Amino acid sequence: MLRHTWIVLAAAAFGLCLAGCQSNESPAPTGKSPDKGGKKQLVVGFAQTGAESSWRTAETESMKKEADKRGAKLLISFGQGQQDNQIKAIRSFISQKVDAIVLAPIVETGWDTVLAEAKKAGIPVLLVDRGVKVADDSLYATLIASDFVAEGEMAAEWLGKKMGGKGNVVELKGTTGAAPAIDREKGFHAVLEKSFPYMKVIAGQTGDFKMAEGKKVMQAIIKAKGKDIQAVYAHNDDMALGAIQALEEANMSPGKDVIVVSIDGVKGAFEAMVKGTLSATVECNPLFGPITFDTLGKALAGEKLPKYIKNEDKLFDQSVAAQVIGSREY
Ligand code: GYE
Repeated sequence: MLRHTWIVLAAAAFGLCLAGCQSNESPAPTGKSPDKGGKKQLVVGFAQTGAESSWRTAETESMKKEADKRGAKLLISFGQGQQDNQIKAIRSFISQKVDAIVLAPIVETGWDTVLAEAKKAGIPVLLVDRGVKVADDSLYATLIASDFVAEGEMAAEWLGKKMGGKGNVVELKGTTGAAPAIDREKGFHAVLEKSFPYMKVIAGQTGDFKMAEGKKVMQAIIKAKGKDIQAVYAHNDDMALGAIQALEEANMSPGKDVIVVSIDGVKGAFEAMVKGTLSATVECNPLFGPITFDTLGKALAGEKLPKYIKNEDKLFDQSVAAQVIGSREY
């Protein structure tokens, strides 16, 4: 029987566990005594951004699976896109005296105070997936993440070549203030300026990494720009898939007349590339579970960690989608 060693805390009902409340004192959900065999059960607090995209869900599942595999207790709090909820969750983890905290920060700034509280409590904080801007980088043990600037550069280089260096691009941006949104925009525009001066971003707006939002924003831009659109660059696959729906409903042919490139590499993106509606995606692997728990072990053993552990990325386009889709892990 699968041991449920994770407890889901919904930010809206913060402090109430959805899957049966447990505190450190009572037996772990697995019924296993935390100190069975003298080895204390690892208790990790995970402040997740929310469940805004299929990529995010894959990340959460990876963390749960790894916690279960290692018999660790994972307290998950979903921030529902609000930094305040994540800050509250971190404070709750501190008061519960967890062994370590994992944070996927919704936005880059505003973390100094609460991370200082965790440091004062002697609880290491690991950043996964997104970085933060803090005055003192000793406030976190390390950051495990992709290089979002490089992802934006890869997308731009591929798109520039595909379009012969000219054409109008619509940009669907991620969550305002989030590291991936800031850096994917930076990388993409840097390559256009340097290598493809005849390509122009004629409209750019946030779709908050959400499919429905991506569709809504694309519908509005189609109304305003219509046939002037030759390409779409979406900061994640879910917004690209929403934009593809909007383009099809406007009788425009995504993946053919309108080239669509995005980032994440989720299953839906590969299905769309096989269908021919998505042109390319840059993989940004969300399966952080194994490396996060390995790194937590090192941090708790007092090992010196690099400040940044890079997640390697790779671009996939329609020419390879059919042959690799079967091996995709998320
Ligand atoms: O691209 C998106 C998710 O932080 C890299 O957040 C992550 C981004 C990812 O919602 O799908």
